[in-house]
Amino acid sequence: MSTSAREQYIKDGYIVVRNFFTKEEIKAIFDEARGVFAYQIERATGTKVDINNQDEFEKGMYEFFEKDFEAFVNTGKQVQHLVSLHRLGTDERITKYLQGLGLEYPIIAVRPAMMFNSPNLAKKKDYWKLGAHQDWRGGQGSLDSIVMWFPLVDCDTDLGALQVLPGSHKRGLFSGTDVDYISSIEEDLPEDEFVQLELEAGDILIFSTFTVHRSGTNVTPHIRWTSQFRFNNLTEDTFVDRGFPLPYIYKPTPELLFPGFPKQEQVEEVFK
Ligand SMILES: O=C(O)CCC(=O)C(=O)O
Repeated sequence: MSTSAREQYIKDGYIVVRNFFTKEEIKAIFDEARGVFAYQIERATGTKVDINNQDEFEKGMYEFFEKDFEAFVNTGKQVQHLVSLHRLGTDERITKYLQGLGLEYPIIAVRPAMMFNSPNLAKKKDYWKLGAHQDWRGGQGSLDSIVMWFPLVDCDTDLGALQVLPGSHKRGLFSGTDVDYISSIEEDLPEDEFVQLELEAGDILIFSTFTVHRSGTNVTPHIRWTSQFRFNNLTEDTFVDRGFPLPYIYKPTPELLFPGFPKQEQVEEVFK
């Protein structure tokens, strides 16, 4: 990493790295994620969709969302568990870059996320367009923790790429609402200082978890696909002193289980 990249990160609280990944690496994950949705679209709507036909696939996504919301949410969770996505998140290029930014001992803060933002796929606005917030409020990892945000498709202003407030990371925590899905900033922010970013598939945005950011507005009829990786630095003093807190809980949710499933014959069928 160049000294200027590090300096820019320190000054602005974010940096965009062009072509960090190859377009092919990103496309492979994007194809796989749509393929996973395509299975369930076919089951829920009865229509087999071609993932490479954008209109057909997106129509299938919107119908699936309407027809079987629970399965849609489950499928959204499954794509966050793609081995290929996790493999990318543990890539040495990432670890090295983070070390270059000063995270001496990078450690995964939370499992990778994948988002598919569209007003047609959201029951409330926050689920497709997040207001200004700081990720640190909900994560409370190391003080130098970072977010790596990257689109799976070319993401311009019209598709609602992220907007950041340069230098806001140095202000520490702004006052915000209690953490729910996120904690929204309650202070007035300088509207004209937000920077609208534009990234292509393969580019990444790295920002401090203190950097104020928000979603742009997706004014297209298309879905905005992105992923995020989050990292802490295990050697940051206050993280050590606070006993390595990890507030993300990961446990079975009884309401999401199928009571009485499976029957013994179904298990026997698997192991016959
Ligand atoms: O992608 C977005 O629009 C919001 C993402 C975000 O705010 C985050 O990852 O913290």
